[in-house]
Amino acid sequence: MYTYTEEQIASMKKVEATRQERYENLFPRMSAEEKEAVLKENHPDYIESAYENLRVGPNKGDKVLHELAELLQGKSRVLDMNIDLNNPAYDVDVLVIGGGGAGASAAITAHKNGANVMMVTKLRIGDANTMMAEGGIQAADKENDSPAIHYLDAFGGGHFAAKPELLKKLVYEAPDAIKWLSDLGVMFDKDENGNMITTHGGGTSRKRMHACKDYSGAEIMRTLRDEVLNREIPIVDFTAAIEIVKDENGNAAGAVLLNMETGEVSVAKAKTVIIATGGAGRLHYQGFPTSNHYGATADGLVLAYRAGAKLLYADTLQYHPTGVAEPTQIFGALVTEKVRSLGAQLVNKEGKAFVYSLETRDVTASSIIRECRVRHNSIKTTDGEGVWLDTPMIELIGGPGTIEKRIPAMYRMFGKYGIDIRKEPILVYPTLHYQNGGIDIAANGEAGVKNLFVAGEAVGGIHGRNRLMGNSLLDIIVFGRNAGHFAAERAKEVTVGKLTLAHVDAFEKELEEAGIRPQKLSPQILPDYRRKDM
Ligand code: MEZ
Repeated sequence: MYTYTEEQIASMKKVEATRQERYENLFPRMSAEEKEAVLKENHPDYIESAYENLRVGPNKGDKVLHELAELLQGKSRVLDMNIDLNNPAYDVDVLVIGGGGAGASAAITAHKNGANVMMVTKLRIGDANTMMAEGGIQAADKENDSPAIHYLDAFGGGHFAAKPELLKKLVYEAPDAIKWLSDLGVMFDKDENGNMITTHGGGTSRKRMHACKDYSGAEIMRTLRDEVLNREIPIVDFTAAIEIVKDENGNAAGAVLLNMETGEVSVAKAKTVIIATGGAGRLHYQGFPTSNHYGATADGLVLAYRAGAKLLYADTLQYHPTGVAEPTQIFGALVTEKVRSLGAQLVNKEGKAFVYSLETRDVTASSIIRECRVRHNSIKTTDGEGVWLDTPMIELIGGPGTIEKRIPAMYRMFGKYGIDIRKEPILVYPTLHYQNGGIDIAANGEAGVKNLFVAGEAVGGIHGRNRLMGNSLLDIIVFGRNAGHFAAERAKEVTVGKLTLAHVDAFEKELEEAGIRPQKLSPQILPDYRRKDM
């Protein structure tokens, strides 16, 4: 049970006192100039001291966060190993690395295309950020909407930086992605006439968020996992890919695998490889808590980088505006944007709204940081500070029962600590949520290295420099299927040459020449929560 402090109780009373007035007079949207200013002055992406320039590899000279630089320029785990590349334990057409929504979509599609496909995952299938996504998936499939309008929303929200060919694919294939998921068995929310219920997300000009209450990702992952299992696609679990293997022609041709339970190392040979390893929240960039799954440690970026693939926008991260700030047991966990879609407002310690609730995520997060750090209008919490998210407004707008019906997971998550979100507002602060950047791909999903494909959060450039809510669950499906299709097609024409890890030795030489003596092994595989003072 959580017991509020006296300061928190006093502030909560102010929130209650201003609720009706705030309900009647919504906080106005920001102008473009105001958005620009709040971002530059408050968004963590603008903190120069958090960054350094890479000294080796395809992005030499580009800035990335220190935590990522340490891994990209880290020590390969295979250097001290005796690896027999001539006797691979597995020999497949398509090797999928990663067990989340993108990996599963890729595997299903490659399998449907007739490929002999295998999934390898360092945890279990479904242990991924897909499972953690709550609020929904975007698709312009209603009469007042179109993929072109979806494109404009996402392009603007991403600061006009998205790669047009990728974003176009995302929005135009979105309606079919929803149909595909529905046909596989995803139970989307529907009204009494069987029509999909859709809502707004931050930065959307149409209601196009399809949801399964507030466990949309879990429902999508449940369905994809069932389909992988039904198809009897082999899954090698608790096994991390620790290096991409190439062939003598420089093409991707498999991976070195590390069994996490036994420590045994093996080789998977493949005609094509799909990296679908997800995000990086567990690196806790700039000390932020995270909404991400335990395995989100940027492994795919490291594997691809050492294999010679370029990264795009690796310097930009998404801090979801509403992570849990209190109670401490769930610090950093996701409070879905759907809570604001349904009407909850962001309110400071004086009970005043300070930002339009559905600005794009980077703007909203920056406004919360400003309210706390610059304007000193925050409420003290066990782990730092936060602002109120006035959840009782949802029932004021939607009527009694809306919270239990539309966001039951939120209701239960706080209920465990004695907090009734129908009656009391909750304390929130931005949490590290999404890697906007990642591996640069072409429209067929291929990274700069031949026969190496990438899908899901490990990709950079689909969303530009900020992503809208619900476009990630969408991209794992669209680009997962895309990579699965093209990897399976390519596999039909590939003959793999002699396997080699010469690129790893060459990268090591580059590090040496740059005077870098890496201490840290990479990929990281799991987060490190050991106490640093011991
Ligand atoms: O797209 C997301 O990140 C998402 C759906 C998150 C959420 O707030 O629920």
